[in-house]
Amino acid sequence: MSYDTMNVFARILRGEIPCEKLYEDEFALAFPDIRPAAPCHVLVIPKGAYISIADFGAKASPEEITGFFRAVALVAKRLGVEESGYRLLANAGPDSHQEVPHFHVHILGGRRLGPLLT
Ligand code: DGP
Repeated sequence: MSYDTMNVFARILRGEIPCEKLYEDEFALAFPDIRPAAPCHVLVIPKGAYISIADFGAKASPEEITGFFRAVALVAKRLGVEESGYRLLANAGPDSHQEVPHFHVHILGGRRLGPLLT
């Protein structure tokens, strides 16, 4: 499967679709999920074109990987959920219902979450 350059997050990165930028650096962009599943529901996406965590892990440079996950932790801290706690979620492939084929991490928090998402 090749990367679909017309996926919605690629279009957000190109500025073709608006988003509320909560954080941006050379490695990552963070914005609220359009369908929030928790009081705090933010997506963090890498700047590079990666379909999934497998693609990201296989193709991204160590600098990109480190920079991305540093950004995820920093965003969570800035959202104010570090103390109360939060969940990171990354869907990969059809069984997970990954909707957007650009690797992304959901930050979910702001309420007591259930033990597992189903
Ligand atoms: P996933 O199932 O992990 O691929 O989740 C994709 C998420 O992306 C889903 O929760 C809804 C969100 N989403 C889809 N389109 C847009 C959009 O145009 N803007 C924003 N902010 N979020 C979107």
